[in-house]
Amino acid sequence: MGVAIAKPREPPTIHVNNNLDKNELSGASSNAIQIVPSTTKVSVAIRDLRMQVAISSRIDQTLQNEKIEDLTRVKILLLGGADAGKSTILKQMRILHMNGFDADEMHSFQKYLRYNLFQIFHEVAIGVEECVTDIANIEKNKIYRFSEGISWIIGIDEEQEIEFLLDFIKLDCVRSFIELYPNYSTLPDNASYYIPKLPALLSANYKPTAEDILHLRIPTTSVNEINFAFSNRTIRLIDVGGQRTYRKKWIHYFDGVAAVLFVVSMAAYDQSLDEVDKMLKPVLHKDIFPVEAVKPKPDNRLRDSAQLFGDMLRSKYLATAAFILFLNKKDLFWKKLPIHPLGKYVNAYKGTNNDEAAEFLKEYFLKRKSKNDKDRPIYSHFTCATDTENVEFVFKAACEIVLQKNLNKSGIQ
Ligand SMILES: Nc1nc2c(ncn2[C@@H]2O[C@H](COP(=O)(O)OP(=O)(O)OP(=O)(O)O)[C@@H](O)[C@H]2O)c(=O)[nH]1
Ligand SMILES: [Mg+2]
Repeated sequence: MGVAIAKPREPPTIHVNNNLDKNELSGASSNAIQIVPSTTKVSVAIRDLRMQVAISSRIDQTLQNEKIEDLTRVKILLLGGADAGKSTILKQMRILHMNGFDADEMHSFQKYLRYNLFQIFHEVAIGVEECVTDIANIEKNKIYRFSEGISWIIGIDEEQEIEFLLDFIKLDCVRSFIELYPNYSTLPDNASYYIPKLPALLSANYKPTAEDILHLRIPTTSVNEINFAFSNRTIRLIDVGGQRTYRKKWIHYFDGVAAVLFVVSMAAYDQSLDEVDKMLKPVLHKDIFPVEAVKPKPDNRLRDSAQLFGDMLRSKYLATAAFILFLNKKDLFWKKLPIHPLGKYVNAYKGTNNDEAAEFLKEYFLKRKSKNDKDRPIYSHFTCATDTENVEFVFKAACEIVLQKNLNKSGIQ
């Protein structure tokens, strides 16, 4: 951990009279004085014992402060597969505890918003080609332009971007597709939020709301960390990238973890991993994943996530961490179930209603505990990460458990 040490002051520069005898100067008690012959300026490095003592005590104080801060700081890791909702929870903490986002961030969110819309329309265009049989000739080219990829948007200006987006949403085949297949499994999860708001989102001077920002999809490629005050403590919340390629970085954050918030997308039961993910070789870091986990990874997102959950539970580095399972995207899960029955994707499911389906998913994860771990408590919540009130409530409940566990560990009851 880096220690912030105040930079010692520059040694004072003094001017001496050129006529002074060199030996007179060198004898000057504890001050070492260098004479620069060609100038009248002499640089003096004072190796004052008092100064050394002051610096040393300042370092001690800094270390002491950090120690005290570490005792009150609680490290929480957000783990889980890609697209589960980890960064959305981090954003919620910024809204709830850190005054939200600054002007620069808001500006970049606007750009991401348009990019997200293009990503949604790319998937809509593919869906149209797969499902709509009678696309009018005049619309075919426009669909093809979006379905083949969206790299062509690089270099076009903002006005053109808006024009393309508004033009696309007016196509008859697009409108019928959205009406008939609002939950098409390859559509990004934020499609149902953004599509109905599209004209407003693209209008001049539109300022994204907190909710718009919470629905943005910006995959995490590095690590986000925030520190905020919570219940007389400082929470250090760390959010990592969930795609397979980024999981090998997780281990760097496993030291001293008080709790893992493992986030799962309940809506992922009918989704397969991204193409880009599928092409990557499974990450088989032996320190994170026990040797027996070296087996082909599943393509279904829910199965991948459950396997990952089991791997994390078995990680020796997280053996003392509290585990809290956030079964997230409950809103999308309820919407999807009637259209895509869970039993079609998970053979073992025989239930008949939403509650049974949710409980089944919870058990599906909890049974990943190994036999040695059977007494280890795992707390779970059904969550909707885009709902600020819901996150505030479950995060508080989760933290109460973690903080209590921490107090018990340190002997304070
Ligand atoms: N409707 C709905 N959307 C959600 C919910 N949670 C997250 N999302 C959306 O799901 C998408 C992915 O969320 P992220 O928070 O970026 O997911 P992540 O786990 O950080 O993903 P990686 O960074 O790739 O690991 C975003 O568009 C979010 O707005 C939820 O509970 N309900
Ligand atoms: Mg993320």
